[in-house]
Parts: sequence; C-alpha cells; structure tokens
Amino acid sequence: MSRPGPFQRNPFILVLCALALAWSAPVLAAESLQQVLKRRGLSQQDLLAAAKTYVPTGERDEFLAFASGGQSGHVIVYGVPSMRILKYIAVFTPEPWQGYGFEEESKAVLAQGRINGRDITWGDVHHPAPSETNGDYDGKYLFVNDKANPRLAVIDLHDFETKQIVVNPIFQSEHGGAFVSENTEWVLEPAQYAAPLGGEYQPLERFNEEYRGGLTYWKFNREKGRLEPENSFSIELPPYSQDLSDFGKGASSGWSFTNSFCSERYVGGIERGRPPFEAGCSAKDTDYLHVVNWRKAAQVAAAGKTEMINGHPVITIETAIDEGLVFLIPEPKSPHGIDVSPDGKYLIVSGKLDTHTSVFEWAKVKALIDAKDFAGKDPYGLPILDMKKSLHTQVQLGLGPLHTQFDPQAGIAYTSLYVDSMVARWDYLKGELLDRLPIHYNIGHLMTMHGDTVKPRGKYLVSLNKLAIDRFNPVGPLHPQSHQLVDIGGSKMQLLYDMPLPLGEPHYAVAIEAGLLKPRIRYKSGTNTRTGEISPHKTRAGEERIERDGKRVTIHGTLIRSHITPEIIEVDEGDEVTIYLTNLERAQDQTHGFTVGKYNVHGSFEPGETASVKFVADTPGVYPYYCTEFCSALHLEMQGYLLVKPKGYKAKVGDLMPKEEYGQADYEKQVATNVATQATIDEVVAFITSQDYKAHPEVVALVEDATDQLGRAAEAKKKTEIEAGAERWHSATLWAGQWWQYQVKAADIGLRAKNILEEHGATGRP
Ligand code: CUK
Ligand code: CUA
Repeated sequence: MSRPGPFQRNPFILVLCALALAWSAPVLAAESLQQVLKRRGLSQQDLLAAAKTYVPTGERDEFLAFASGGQSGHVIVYGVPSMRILKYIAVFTPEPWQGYGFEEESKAVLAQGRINGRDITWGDVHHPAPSETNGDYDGKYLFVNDKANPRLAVIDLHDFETKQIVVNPIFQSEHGGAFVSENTEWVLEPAQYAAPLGGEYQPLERFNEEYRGGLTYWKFNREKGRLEPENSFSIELPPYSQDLSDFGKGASSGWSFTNSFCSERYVGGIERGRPPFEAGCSAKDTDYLHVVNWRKAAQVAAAGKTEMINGHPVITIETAIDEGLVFLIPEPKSPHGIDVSPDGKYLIVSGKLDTHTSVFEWAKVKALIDAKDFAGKDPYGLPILDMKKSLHTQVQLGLGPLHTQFDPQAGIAYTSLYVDSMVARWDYLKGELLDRLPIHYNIGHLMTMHGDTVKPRGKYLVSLNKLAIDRFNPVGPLHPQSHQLVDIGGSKMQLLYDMPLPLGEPHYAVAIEAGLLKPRIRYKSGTNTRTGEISPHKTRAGEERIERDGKRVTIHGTLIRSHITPEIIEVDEGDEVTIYLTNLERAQDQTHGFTVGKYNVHGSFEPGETASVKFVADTPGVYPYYCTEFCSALHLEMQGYLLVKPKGYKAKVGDLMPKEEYGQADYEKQVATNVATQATIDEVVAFITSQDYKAHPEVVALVEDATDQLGRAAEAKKKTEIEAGAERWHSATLWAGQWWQYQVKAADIGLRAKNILEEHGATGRP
C-alpha cells in the first residue's frame, strides 16, 4: 500500500480530483511549484538538484553505497542518488537490533576477533572493498578492515551479514586494507605503525633494527566465502609506516602498490625534549611507494621460502630482495592515496604536503625493474627506482591532495583536496586540471560509482568530509559526519545534496550498481546464518521441546505469527539455559525478535533462521519473554514466561489454570466468524490463482506461507471439532479462536500477495 494504486495514477482522474478540490475547498488548494519555491526560498538550481536526487515512493536507487563506519565498527549502506540509509551492517561492534553479539551464533563471529584472549568489541573501519570478477565488482562479498586492532572481516552480500573476522597474526596496527585482487584471490592488509612483528617487546632505541612494517595477503576461498589463514602469507617490510594500497589490474595485473609515510623512521619523544612526530615524520621531501610482485610472492610463499612468526609464514626482506619481489620509488611528500587507473597503466599518488599529484607510468616502472636499472638501495637493501624516470607527469591540483577515483571517460579522474576543501576533476593523461568544486569541509575520501574498478560508471560522486561545521542543525559539540553528493554527469560538477551521518567517521566508501546485488529474502529453514549451514538445532513445528541434563536446560522452540512455542519454561535457580529458536516463516520481511528480560540476550530471527540465546538463570523470579518486532496484529500476544524457581522451592498443590468460562453459545459465535472469514479467504485465493502469480517470486513466497497458515488452520479446526464433539465448550471455543488466528494470518498474507499482483500487474514492474 506504499505505492499509489492504478486509480490514483490515472492522470485524468487526478486532474478531476484537483479541480473538484480547488472548486469546493479553495483554502486547501495545493500550492503551485512556484509558490513552494517562493515560500521556501529555493532557487531553480535547488529545484534541479532536488529533482536529480528525489526517488519517488516505492522506487529504488540506482546504486548502493557501502561506507566504512569508522569508530562505530559498522558498515553503512545507503542508496545513491537518494542518500537514504538502508542498513547498518554490524561488523566489529555488537548491535542489538540485528542480535549481533546478543545471541550465540553472532557472538561466535565476534569471538573470532578476540586478541590475546580479550574480547575486542569495537573497530575502526576504514576501507570497504567489494569482491571483484575481472576487475569489476560482482556484488558477492565485502571486506573491511579494523585499523585499531589489526583485523579484517568478511561480509556476505547475499544477506548483508558479517560471517568472519580474522586477526592479523603479526601486526600491531594496520591501515591500507582491505583491497582485493582482480578476481578476489587475495585480500591485502598492510601494516601502519611499525612494531616488532609478532608482538614482542623491543625498546624504541632499536627501532631501525627490530621494528618492521609489512603486507599481509589473505587468501580468499570464494566457494566457502571465507578467508583462509592457513593459505595466507606476509611480506616483511622496513618500518616506513605503510599506508594506502591498491592492486594492479590489466597492464599491471599481478602487482600491488603501497604508499608509506614517515620513511624518516622518526620515533618521536616530545617528552624527552625531541621534536614531535609530525616534524620528524615530514622532514624529507619524499617517502616510498612500494611496488610488489604479489603473484611471484605467492609462489615464493607456497614454496616455503618463509619464516614462521606466530605460526604465520613471512617472506623476509632478504628473501624479497633475492627473489625480486619488492621495489621502492620515491614519492612526494607524506603521501596518502595510491590509485591505479582503470586500465592499470597509471599509478596516481597524492602527497598530503605537496600541491602536486604524481602520475607514475607502469610501463616505465616495469621497464626499470626488468632492466634492473636502479638508482640505489634503501638501508635494508631494497632496490630504489629513479622517481623522474618512473613519472608520466605531475599536476598541480591544489593543497592537500588525498584520494583519487575514476570516470568512464579515459584519462579523467577526481581527486580530493583536503586543505583546499575541494574536489578536482583533471586529466591524468594530458596533465590538465579541468574543474574544481568547493566542498564543506575538508574532504577525505571520495567515491564515484564503481570508481576504483576497470569500469567506472560515472554519474555521481560522493565526497566524504571530515567536518560538518555549519551544514546541519547543531546537535552538540559532536557533529554528524557529512557526505555530499555531486553530479559529475555534466561538464561542470554540481553539488546536489548534503547527507548527515550520525555514526563514526567514515573513511572510504564504494558504490555498487544495485542490479548486481541479489540478496536473499529468506533462508532455507533452520539455517545458522553465520555459518551458512543448517543448524543441528533446527526445529520444525510440533518438534518443540524442553530437555534437562543435570543443570543444563535446553529448549528447542519455534517462532511464527503470533506465538512462541514453548510458551512456558520452568527452570531452577542456577540452571544454564539455552533457547534455540527457529523462525518458521517463509514470507518476506517476517522477522521475529526474541528477548528474555533482564538477562541481556536478544536475537533477530529472519525467515528460516535458527539462532540461540544462552544465560545462567541465576536470579529466581518471573521473566516474561516476548517477540521484539511488531510482526502481526497479535504481536503483543507473542509472549511467554520463564519461571525461575528459587533453590529448594516446593510446589503447592493448586490450580495452575484459570477456571473454564466459555460455553456453547461462545463456541458457535466463534465458528460463525470463522466461516465468514473463510469466504473472504476463498475470494482472495480465487483472485491470486486467476493471475500469473508464479512470475512474481515474492508472491510465490507469500502464497507458500499462506498455504502453511491454512494447513495449521485445518489442524486447529480438527482439534476444535474433537473438543466440540465431546462438548468441552470452553476448550472448543479457545481452539476455534486459534483456528481463526491462522485464518486471519492466511488472509493477511493473501491480501499482501493480491496487492503486489495488482500494483505490479498495473505498472509492469517485475
Ligand atoms: S584514510 Cu581516512 S581519509 Cu583510512 Cu583511506 Cu584517507
Ligand atoms: Cu513476532 Cu512480534
């Protein structure tokens, strides 16, 4: 009912209605567009911007953006161009709505991210990277990093859930990941602040000798959708504060590139009377771009030419030199982003403290490497290529260039200018600045559609700004983050929309064509969504049970509109209680939540999902449990009682159930209602089956669900008749009521299916 029906869409009728309204009630006449513009002080330009971003009710966005959630440890999903937020994907941080960290299955994912036996329940998410096939996003997986506690996570885009967290086995911090190779064979996670590999103690005086940077290449198993620590490896690097990275593609396939800053190897010490980090780390004019032959490195690692640190194979600097795996190129000054052009032929490096953006040419770099034409060696013996001989051009774009994204037109790129607060559009082939657009304020990353793939889609750019200052209503000293949408379709960039984002600071974001994403609408019944396997605790209707083994009480229950089975759970004080629940629904969006008050447990059960909550019932008392999603008209009745009996409690003889109060007249009244309801259901069924409903998967799912509900209605009807036959009118009346409940649910689902058929039939939308 969110979209106008065919009646409201008929323009002739609309005009008639408008006329009728205008004639009969002039005070309420709709304002004209001109009047609205005047009243709200909007310009033609504003109107144009609004028209470019507005997505009418029920319509969908063309792209989905996945933004890093910074200190929130989440990933934010929003639509482009509407900038409507669609989801927060919980990754490193518990999030109760999704049950993440409050039910056992997702707790197991968070537990994979423990470090030194400690739960780490937050993350600093910087760089999302979608899985790629032939260098373009394929919409299957998303990888994100945690800079603070060096970890990577795998999100499955079939259901937008976090499936895996891996802890970097040798780094103390990281930053430049996640980046993926053209076919997602490898996910790259570079270190950031140098430290002894493996985590041992070494004094800062031994920085040059004992502290190291590095790159970890995680092997990804696409069939399983998981990173494989046992097949992953790292390359040891000098302590140069490795930073952003990118995989080569096309011409530079098989190689990866990593920036660094503070190649001065300065260790600070303001309290020891030394100049601070920021001075010591920016003293030189250049830092190093690391050029890595990862394909060969993978062979070297597979051949076992590694040293084990914490059980993880590491290619040492000496081996990297011997095998010709790593080369350095000087790059100006305190660089940040390194971005490989769509064809893989150019490497674009921005130096935060340089007004230039440097364009390195892969063919030149490769020729120098092949000819062993080195300008020198670094203190660790790594070969250094001559910067001038590697450069294609350098372009003066503005102050503080950071990150670059690409356009479908060959040679066109967009670079963020942090200090100038601008986006620069420029041509990296010709070395020309084309256009600059002011941004509010201090842009960090920017994103164009598929902007780091072999096939950028153009159209829009989003600028991810570090400061919001005066853009939004003030909400205290902590401001929201600010994303600004820019139209890059024309010859001049045009700012369209400001979106506040009230979560942690986003760094990078990526935008995927919405059509490439095909998320499921339900799970196979009994799925543990975090492992993707059918849970051994899957429970079918009628199999619900409460079992006791010593102090352990295990409940297998089910959820379906509008009841939780079982409805009464009795345990003793101190019992260890595990409640496995299966959502029996098959209909789209029919999620149930579950919580037991005061025990800090909560789950979200999507259709088909099996998950569990676990706690020690250490406090005697009465604990209502209930469904936490308004799932149906009788949602509030989707409830139950956990009774925790005090130690040594002796049951008193007495009646548990209230006395009987319904008689034959009540029974007959209920049955009459049921018969009338059945007539409505029959009408809806006749309509649906007269349509080609099998062409609409959503409707098929609803019809299956309605059929289930009708099956249950039939069972309840049988029980009703048995009770009525024995003249147990009270029980017969309640069973007739239950029979009606199932009918109502079937009717509700049937009507939803009918609505979809009517709307989509009328508009021809799939
Ligand atoms: S970083 Cu934040 S603006 Cu982590 Cu990619 Cu550049
Ligand atoms: Cu299920 Cu409310």
